[in-house]
Amino acid sequence: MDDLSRIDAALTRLLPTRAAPATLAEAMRYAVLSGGKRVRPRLVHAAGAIADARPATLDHAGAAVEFIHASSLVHDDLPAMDDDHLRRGKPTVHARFGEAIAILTGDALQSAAFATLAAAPAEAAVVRHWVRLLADAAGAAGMAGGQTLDIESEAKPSTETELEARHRGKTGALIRASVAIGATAGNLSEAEVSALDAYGAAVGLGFQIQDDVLNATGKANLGKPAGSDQRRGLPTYASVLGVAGAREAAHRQLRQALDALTIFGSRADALAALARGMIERER
Ligand code: GRG
Repeated sequence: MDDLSRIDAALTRLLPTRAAPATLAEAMRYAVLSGGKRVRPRLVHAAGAIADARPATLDHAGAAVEFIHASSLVHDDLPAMDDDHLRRGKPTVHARFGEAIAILTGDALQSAAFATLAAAPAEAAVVRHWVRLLADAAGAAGMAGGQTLDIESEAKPSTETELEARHRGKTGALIRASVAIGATAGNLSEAEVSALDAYGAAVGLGFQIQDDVLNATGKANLGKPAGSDQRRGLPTYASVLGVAGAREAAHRQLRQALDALTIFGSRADALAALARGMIERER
């Protein structure tokens, strides 16, 4: 089984819908299983492979980060946030199931993430470390904080430093945590874990910068409306540095990510390919 089929099988198996009311279960499945590039669980698996971690352990860890990601997309699309009606080429969860069910779907997926970590076949101390990493990445200092800065920055001028802080919180933190979770799933030295952390931080920021570029350049295959940042008056790397400057900034992060992998030699080929795919992507 390739990584992607393995990840999708784990998401299907581990999504806790059995005891949920039928509508909520259907909305949770819709939010998680309707496509998506799965970059975060792929990072968990690729970092975990370097650490020689058990694939079954990585299935749980990868599913947990993807549940948080799916939860954030559902909430991000809500009328109170971006008010988007299209995601992955399909109606958003609130467009299809209504706003109340969408809020509850996001809530249930967040809980599912931590329940999945708690059930991971790993040592208690490792699971405890992951809970902390994931909670920090999703919470006030990570995604929820970054999204707050995002909302507050609408229609205001922004410096590159402010943009970087927003992007590292809103998007970078969960990507960085995905790598850190994989890195600590097996046996790596402190220096190796720290090199992977530098990789995760760079690739996380680079990924959101490229997202800004794609939103600004309006490629038709995004599966969501392009140009929405400009309509909201949201300062982005593309609006502050120009598209060419933003592409350059994304490539700087790619180079930093690749540099951080040099100590692993060819063992890090999969992570290097993922970094290129994430930062050079066109959708
Ligand atoms: C639910 C923990 C939690 C927080 C809520 C709404 C919110 C606070 C944060 C929004 C964070 C967000 C959606 C950031 C954008 C990140 C981003 C670039 C998403 C697109 O990721 P892809 O391209 O999507 O990996 P696919 O569809 O491929 O999975």
